[in-house]
Amino acid sequence: MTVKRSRNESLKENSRFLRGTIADGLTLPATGAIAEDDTQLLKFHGSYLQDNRDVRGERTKKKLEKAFIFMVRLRIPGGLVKPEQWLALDRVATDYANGSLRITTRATFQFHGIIKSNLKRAMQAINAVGIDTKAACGDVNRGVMSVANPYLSKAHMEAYERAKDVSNHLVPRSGAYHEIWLDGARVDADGKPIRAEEKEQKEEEPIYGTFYLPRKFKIVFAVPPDNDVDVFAHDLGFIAILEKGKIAGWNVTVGGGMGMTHGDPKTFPRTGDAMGFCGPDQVVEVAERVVTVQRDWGNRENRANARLKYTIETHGLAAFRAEVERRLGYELGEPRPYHFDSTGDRIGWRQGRDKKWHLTLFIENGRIKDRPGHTLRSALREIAEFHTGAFVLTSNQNLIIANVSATAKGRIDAVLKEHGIAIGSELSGLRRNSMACVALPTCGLALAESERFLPELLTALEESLDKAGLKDDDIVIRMTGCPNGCARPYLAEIGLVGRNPGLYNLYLGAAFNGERLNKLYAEDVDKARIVRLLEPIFEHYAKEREEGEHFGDFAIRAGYVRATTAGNRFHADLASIKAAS
Ligand code: SRM
Ligand code: SF4
Repeated sequence: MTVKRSRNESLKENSRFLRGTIADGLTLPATGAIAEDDTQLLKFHGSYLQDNRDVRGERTKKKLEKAFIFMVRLRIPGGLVKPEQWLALDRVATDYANGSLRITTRATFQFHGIIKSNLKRAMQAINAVGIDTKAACGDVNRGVMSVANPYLSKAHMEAYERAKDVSNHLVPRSGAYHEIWLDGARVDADGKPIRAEEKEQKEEEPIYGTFYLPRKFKIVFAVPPDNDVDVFAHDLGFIAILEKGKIAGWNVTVGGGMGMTHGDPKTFPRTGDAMGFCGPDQVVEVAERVVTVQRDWGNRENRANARLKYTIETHGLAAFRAEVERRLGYELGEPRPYHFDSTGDRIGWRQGRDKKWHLTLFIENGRIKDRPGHTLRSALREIAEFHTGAFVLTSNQNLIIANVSATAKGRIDAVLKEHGIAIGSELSGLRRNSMACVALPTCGLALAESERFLPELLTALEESLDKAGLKDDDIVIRMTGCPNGCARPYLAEIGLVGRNPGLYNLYLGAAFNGERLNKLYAEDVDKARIVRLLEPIFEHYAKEREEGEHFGDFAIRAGYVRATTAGNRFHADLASIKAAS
């Protein structure tokens, strides 16, 4: 029987370990784009070909080609950036991109708006400060995230270190990145020169093979009680089990993921399952074995069903675990108890055990740029010039200025004030807990606005919250411009997912600590209707909530939606909800 494979599979196989004809395409001046097959391979190098959708219609009318631009995503395990790296990346934003840096929902940076003739120079400038873009996108293990602030305790630092180990272990071995972007030399995975004729037979991908993975793969490390990385949204998660402040080992979760397609119930978001427990030294091998089972068992025919969550649904958790254990040569322990409180970041100054200060700064939808009266990018550049600690990007699109002395603390406050930047602790609880994906104008898949729309929607909702006396209450709201789920909207107490320009599906009822998905409450609602639907629920919540009850839990108890008990039950109430809205 011949096995049907998706087109991407043969592309990867024939790519000569991710080279394709990218290098040639970069030198062709005739168009701002590159060959279609190369656009798929380019993702493995951390870049996407996009076009400015704001001018697409106008250019089509004028029979001009699209305004092609490239997005570049960096590989920054654990999100930690040194001040000198910050300054260099800030320069990349000016010299080659659209003047902004974008913190992503996976705690790294993206640059937007890079034209083809600048792409290689941008890659080189990034690499010059020890950061690469390998495997930031593509069918591989992506950027590995860990706890928001590694400096909070030894356990947090250990989580960060393991995230780095796993990222480095699973990064593709192909020398294509060095060859295409750095100096054109034929080099091995460590950047050492090799002769062209030696290359093909010397090169191999011991973990991925020539087909790489069936689909993207995401790994994360969390330290309870903070689920500030949304561990259950990931293909593979490690939850620290603490004993007397030390990490005794890790619960291993598998099969989380957000993406779905509107109207296709075979696709659904899913929270990860606890598969077992591993010791502190077993993390890297457990990660590798989980990845290789997904490599071999994942669906290579239909990319819409190729993520690990579907592999687990198809084969069952027990069979998946048994295969991981067989490859490990030992059994995993049973998952141990833990408790998560919340998914958000604690905005504001916080002092660590070592008396150093850490500032978590709210960054609206992760976008770092200057605008009149709010010169955020300039402020952070100025801080990077004297800051001796680190910057940490968080998975909630915020920024931690970490390891600050008491004297530098005052200086940082002064710089922020001078540039019109509020820390964010004074914002409404809804805004502090908000995230939006990029969407328009760069995302080719966006069906509606997100990053550019959420701030104004929040302003409208804040009026309703104010009336209900809820302005300071923490309520998690997330928006995406399409159902792919890049801002993890299905894990938000209020989730908004783009359907059409100006129209969103409204989801309610996720758990505040990220352990339960929400459910569809209303379809195709515009801004006015979103406010009209939520206002009475806010009022009801304010009057009838129980002590400490979160908005998402209340939405279920009060009967607005039924609880999602498992990923594949996410769509279960669709018919009744349609009738209601
Ligand atoms: Fe995403 C595709 C942006 C986090 C699920 N995502 C895209 C693309 C590359 C669009 C494309 O394929 O053409 C978007 C580029 C937009 C742009 O102009 O920059 C894009 N995703 C983002 C970012 C930048 C959103 C943000 O506002 O921060 C996040 C970058 C993360 C990173 O640094 O690596 C981002 N994407 C996520 C997450 C959240 C997470 O991982 O925690 C998810 C849901 C979790 C998951 O993977 O299940 C996510 N992105 C997707 C999907 C759906 C995948 C699926 O299994 O169905 C797509 C589409 C696809 O892969 O086909 C997608
Ligand atoms: Fe684009 Fe959709 Fe992801 Fe938003 S959720 S960035 S619109 S792919």
